[in-house]
Amino acid sequence: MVAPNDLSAFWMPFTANRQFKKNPRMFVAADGMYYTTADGRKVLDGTAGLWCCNAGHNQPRIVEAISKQAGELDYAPAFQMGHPKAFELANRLVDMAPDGMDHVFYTNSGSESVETALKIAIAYHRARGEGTRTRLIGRERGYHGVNFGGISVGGIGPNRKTFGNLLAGVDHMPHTHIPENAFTRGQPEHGAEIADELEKIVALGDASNIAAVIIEPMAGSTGVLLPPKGYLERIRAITKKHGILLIFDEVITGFGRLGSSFGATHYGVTPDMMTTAKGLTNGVIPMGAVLASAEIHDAFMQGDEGMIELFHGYTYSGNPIASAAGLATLETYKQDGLFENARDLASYWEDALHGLKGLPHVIDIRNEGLIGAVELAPIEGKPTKRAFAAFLAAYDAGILIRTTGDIIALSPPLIMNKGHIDELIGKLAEVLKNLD
Ligand code: PXG
Repeated sequence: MVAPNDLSAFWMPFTANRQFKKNPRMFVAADGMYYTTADGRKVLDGTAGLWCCNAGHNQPRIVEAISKQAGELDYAPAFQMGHPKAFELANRLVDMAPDGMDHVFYTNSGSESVETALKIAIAYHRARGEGTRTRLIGRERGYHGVNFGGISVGGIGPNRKTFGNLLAGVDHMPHTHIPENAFTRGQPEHGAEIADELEKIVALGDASNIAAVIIEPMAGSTGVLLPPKGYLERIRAITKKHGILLIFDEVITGFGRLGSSFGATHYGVTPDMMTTAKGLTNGVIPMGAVLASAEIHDAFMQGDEGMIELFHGYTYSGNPIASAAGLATLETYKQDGLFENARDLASYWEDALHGLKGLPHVIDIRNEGLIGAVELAPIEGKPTKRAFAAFLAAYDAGILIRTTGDIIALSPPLIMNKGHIDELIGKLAEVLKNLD
């Protein structure tokens, strides 16, 4: 019999399990901008959980909506049956998405949204009689979740080191993170021409073989890598010219993170599909969604009306409690003006972050909307160790930050105010001053 408080059974995701279990960090409650630890300390949430709790914690509208829904309709079959809230949420999503994003396919996570979008892209070309278009193009340092399609189009070395060759028929564009742009405030000036590498990939692989390009409008997970000015526009023009679908992975950039509904609306570039999750339900209940253009959707709506048009779906696609959480979350964003708050705070946030310039080991600072990154010089021969030490010291100091490689990433809830920014950045400055 394992004791209930034994930590060994739970194999934790993306965690140094042995290290954690020797010295666990446990949250037991959360409200607004703060977590409470098992030893009763308050920790300011500098990361909105994992980039998902955009409306802060314990949001009353969301709490009420999911409690009510659980007692009313807990589950409804997702295939060949419906329930009203899934339709209502799809309509709300289409309303807030850029023009042209007209249909919604539900998933349970960002990873599933990515697999879904890649499958739709391939099936779309087949439905139109262009079945040779099967190749997928991603980007170095892209993160598209952890399933096989996503790690194949993603550009993260350890996935290949750990899992081997992955999907065949995938190419990668270069990332956009170049030294000339260090310490840029907001969108960098240099690097739009990196998009032209896509032309080279198309020239070699031939457009008739290529289904889709997938990129994050702003790459979050691998360290906040911003699109240079003009880059996304060029990628859009090249994909359009060659009949290649463009998928924006908006799992992080969706739902106000950049001060606008989506990265697409923030940057003014509309893709053919968008993958979302995280902020869709404020992270409270797992849910993801793929938004697709009418052109894509309509290509499937042909032939015998009694036939299933897309051979894809999940047991929990459009789950009632997740749908209720999504509706309450979108209502909260709107009623409480949270995207506007993110936009209004962005310049104060930028100034506070860039105030860290000159502190020990800081080699770059980047920001956009309510996202920030502070890149540290690695300890020689021990990459990731310095940033992880900062993470531990920050937790002790009462702030939650994220680290990826030697980059500190910040993405606080959009309910934050200037006082929270001062607390977060002030404490982070102290941590950095005392870092080896
Ligand atoms: N696409 C993007 C762009 C993401 O950022 C996923 C897909 C996968 O989502 P799921 O829901 O399957 O995890 C993500 C997830 C971090 C961090 O600290 C980032 C993510 C997840 C966990 C931690 O950077 N991004």
